[in-house]
Amino acid sequence: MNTKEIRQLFPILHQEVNGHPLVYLDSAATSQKPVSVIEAVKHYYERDNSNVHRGVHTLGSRATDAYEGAREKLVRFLNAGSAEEVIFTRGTTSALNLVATGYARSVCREGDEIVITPMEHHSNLIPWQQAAKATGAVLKYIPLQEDGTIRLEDVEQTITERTKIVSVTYVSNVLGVVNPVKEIAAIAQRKGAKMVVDGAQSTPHLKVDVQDLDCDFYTLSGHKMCGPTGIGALYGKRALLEEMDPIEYGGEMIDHVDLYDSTWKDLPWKFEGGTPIIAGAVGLGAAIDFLESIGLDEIDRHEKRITAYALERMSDIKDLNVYGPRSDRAGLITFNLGDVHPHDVATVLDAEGIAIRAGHHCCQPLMRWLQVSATARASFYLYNTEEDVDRLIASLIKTKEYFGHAIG
Ligand code: 7TS
Repeated sequence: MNTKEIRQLFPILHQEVNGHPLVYLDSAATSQKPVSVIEAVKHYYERDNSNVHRGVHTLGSRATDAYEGAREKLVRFLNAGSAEEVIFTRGTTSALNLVATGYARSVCREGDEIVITPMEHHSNLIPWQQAAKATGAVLKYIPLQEDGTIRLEDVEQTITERTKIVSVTYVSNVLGVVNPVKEIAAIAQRKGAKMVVDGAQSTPHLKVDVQDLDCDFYTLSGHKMCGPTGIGALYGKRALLEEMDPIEYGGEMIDHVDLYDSTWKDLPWKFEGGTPIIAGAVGLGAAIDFLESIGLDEIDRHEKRITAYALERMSDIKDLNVYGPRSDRAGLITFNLGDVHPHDVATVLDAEGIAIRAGHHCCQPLMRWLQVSATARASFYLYNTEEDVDRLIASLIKTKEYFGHAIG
């Protein structure tokens, strides 16, 4: 399928915003949804809606099949060992919190270490910060190189025999860095630590195989990979999940309840207290079918092409500073245009129908490391074209002229 055909499958892209055809360059925040995902959710509510794992009636079993069927798709998509290893969550944030609360707090003792990097999204930073505070563990950071990448020598140095957990993003949502998580996982495990991978920005774009990465935990958000909001997942190695206590108690997750004690269901339901996000899971299953029908390798190739083209065009704009490495990067470009505030850049672009993100991107420590308060960011997905990039560049040139006085 070519990009023009792919675009036809995304109804939202075919509209005017502020009198201009929409150019959507904010997929790192959330991706748009193809018609097959929208239809799957609609179909579920129109035909199958019911609660899962409860009633014996037909709709109940259809809903349960749809929900568990979506889990099976995710198991295959990630190459997890079994359905027990894939827990539905609200997204990456709640998956990381589940590990930081359900696992880290029970294994970390005073003086143990949790290792992360300064490029982490707040969702992969604050849960560890709080787990460290609660347990007396020390939070340590793998240092960044000037271009924002990390070196395996530094990983080797930072992780010690006292390290219990290492948690690193696969792809940075600001720098576009693709971290060597497989190699980091090997180092972590050699030293006796568990490896957590924040897969929010990798899963939509790269072929992921959790067994090949050999990470202990992996997280993802459905809404960044063409699925609905409110659904995501935690992959965990079975033995570790067995060890962990649930963090949410209530319906759906119990086996036997007495007045003064209770027992839990088996994996994965032990971690899925309450009525789950059934329609979201169904939508995520449809998103996986969609991504597989295009092919993750093809998506990756397409994004690399668009990003290389955008970087080349941006290099012609004087005073436009791009952050992160020049090569080997993911499909997003974070930048500043001289001293123009990124919110002003995004506002001018929005007036031309171009959606980019501006702000700290939930990475305040990284902003301080970059010595900026905020940046602008254009992020690409399978539906973006070179024409989108041309529109972006033309508007950036206009913005530069408009704010000429602010540029050195
Ligand atoms: N980790 C990374 C690397 C992210 O980019 C994000 C969201 C999250 C975790 C949290 O994901 P959630 O689905 O639980 O919210 N990143 C962004 C972004 O860059 N702009 O908006 C959200």
